[in-house]
Amino acid sequence: MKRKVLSAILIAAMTLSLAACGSKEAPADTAAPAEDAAPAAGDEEEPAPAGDAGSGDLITVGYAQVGAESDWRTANTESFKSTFTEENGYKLIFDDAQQKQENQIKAIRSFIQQEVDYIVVAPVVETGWETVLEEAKEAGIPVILSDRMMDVSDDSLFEAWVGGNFVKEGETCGDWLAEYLEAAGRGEEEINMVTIQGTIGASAQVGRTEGMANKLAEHSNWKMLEMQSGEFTQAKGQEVMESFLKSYDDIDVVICENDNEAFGAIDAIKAAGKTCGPDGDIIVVSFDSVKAAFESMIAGDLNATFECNPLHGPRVAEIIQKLEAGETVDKIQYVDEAYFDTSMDLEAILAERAY
Ligand code: GYE
Repeated sequence: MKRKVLSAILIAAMTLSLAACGSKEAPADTAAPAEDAAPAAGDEEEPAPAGDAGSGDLITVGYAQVGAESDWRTANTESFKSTFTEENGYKLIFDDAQQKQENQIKAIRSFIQQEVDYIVVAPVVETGWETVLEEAKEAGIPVILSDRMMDVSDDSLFEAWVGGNFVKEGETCGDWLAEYLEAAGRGEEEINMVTIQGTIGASAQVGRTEGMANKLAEHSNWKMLEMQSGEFTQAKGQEVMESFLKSYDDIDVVICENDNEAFGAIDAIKAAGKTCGPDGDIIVVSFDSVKAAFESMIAGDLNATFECNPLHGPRVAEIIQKLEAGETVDKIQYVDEAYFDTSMDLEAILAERAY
């Protein structure tokens, strides 16, 4: 691909389009609180056209996606597909790795072979990426990480990362639980917990488990009975909860590392003849805050959900536009996130949700 020539044309095109559009949106790390930021990032902001779609000079972006394991993931895929359109000046090559790192590595190699302009990766797990990123670097193709992080010794192997602060999400969950139990007069009670973890080794799992562990250390009356992976899916979440319920008859709290696992866990709790939610036997909390989680809270099944914003398409497009213009980009860009529980006006919030 004639990258140099293309870049020159694009810089010229972008200068014009940026001048016409005025200043761009704030970077992700300065975004407004999540309730406002989510629709603004995904729905209302029109990314400036990057390439000259009319003449066929599109920026080719290969996106190595994790899979289709959750509602969050579906929203994330949709965000990329609706952002990286020909109309906006891009050609998107989308690959679904079905939650397997080996498939993502194959996809990245195929993007290199196809001489794409940018490679975007939402890595399934954090480790094991050095070799393939070296290959991308040798081919001169910039790599942008989105959603989950990679653990690499040389951070020049990627240009930037944008995603949620998973440790903070876990800590927010622990703080919420402490306040909730206190308000229920259970602050000093022995509390038995189980965790349905995400895909082991994925940053969303690593961070949320770590954040919650930090809070466990602050409460000597909290006991983590067991942690097992539900692989971020509803089916596996249900299976893991069934086995927890067989092993322990005194579970007070279930922490699900995503909403879909919670939907499975709730089915398992009900099938075992127990109840959950604010008026039930077992407190259920989860992460992501997808629309179905609001429905579950409104139905009285789920207690709280800690937000993780999936609408990274426009954020990655902004990074690409800056790189095309020769500007520097912030290496690490956290998105602001909120939480939601049954004390809130959930119907009103749900009506405004973008995912
Ligand atoms: O929580 C989960 C998805 O990496 C933040 O991946 C993402 C997680 C999200 O499968 O639903």
